[in-house]
Amino acid sequence: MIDLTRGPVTALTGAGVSAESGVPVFRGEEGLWRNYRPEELATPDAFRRNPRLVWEWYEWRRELIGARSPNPAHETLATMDKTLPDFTLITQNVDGLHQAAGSESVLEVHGNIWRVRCTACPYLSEDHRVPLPELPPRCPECGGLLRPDVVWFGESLSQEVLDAAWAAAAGCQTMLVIGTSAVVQPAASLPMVALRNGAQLIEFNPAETPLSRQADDVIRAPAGEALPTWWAAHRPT
Ligand code: BJW
Ligand code: ZN
Repeated sequence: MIDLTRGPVTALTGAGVSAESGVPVFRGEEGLWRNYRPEELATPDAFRRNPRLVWEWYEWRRELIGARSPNPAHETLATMDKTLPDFTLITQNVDGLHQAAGSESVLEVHGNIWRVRCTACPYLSEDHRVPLPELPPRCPECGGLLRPDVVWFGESLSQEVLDAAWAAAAGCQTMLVIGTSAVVQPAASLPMVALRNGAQLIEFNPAETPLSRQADDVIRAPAGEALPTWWAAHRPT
């Protein structure tokens, strides 16, 4: 029996949580971002080879995401954040839709598409402009090339954010894993860390993932439908 007041609750989300907002996922049949796979464009090599192409991809995504709103799954997670005494939200998403729904202190392990940073100096800034005035954009401080403040393949995640995510996974009693294919490391290890430390794992995903067999419960339905229903049945009264 799940009692969400008995101990810390941690949620890990992936692209599937934003799918019902109209943001495409990365992998699978529906998972092509304008005919590119993340492995082709979300890499430092791709950016070195052709920064303009990579920026065009991000510009296209920024435009798409900027026109989208949070769905009931984001809203339910924001309610959990406000209701549960010890709740941590970890997301692999860069779209900012959890914050738009009202979640505070989200651990964004892969960064945020609405921030840019300089490849030549410490400049880091929020930038919500769509379209950007020039592609690729240039640093206002030093004229260097700006890049999206996201984590590409082969790059390290922020140690501070990863440490906080690891601690939330290791210390939780219940972990909800929502809308991730659970194949990209090190984020995909977080549910295993939770399991090893005795947490119960609940997966929300219409498709099977490498985690499914180890989950205590698997809810095979779109998160925007399944999560509000699940929360209505389990929220503290
Ligand atoms: C729904 C739904 C609905 C649909 N409701 N659900 C070999 C073995 C092991 C590891 C490696 C290896 N070779 C290289 C690595 C390391 C690599 C890695 O893990 N690669 C694997 C792919 C093999 N990882 C890294 O490089 C990471 N860094 C690192 O490890 O540093 C140390 C190191 C350095 C040097 C060398 C080696 C190690 C960095 C990873 C960065 C990932 N970045 C991206 C792009 C971010 C920026 C951007 O968005 O542009 O992050 S890639 C992309 O994948 C993005 C996502 O956050 C991430 C995860 O994807 P996610 O969220 O799971 O989405 P999908 O599409 O995969 O799944 C969606 C799911 O939703 C599906 O299951 C659907 O069924 C479901 N769904 N509708 C609920 N309505
Ligand atoms: Zn600069």
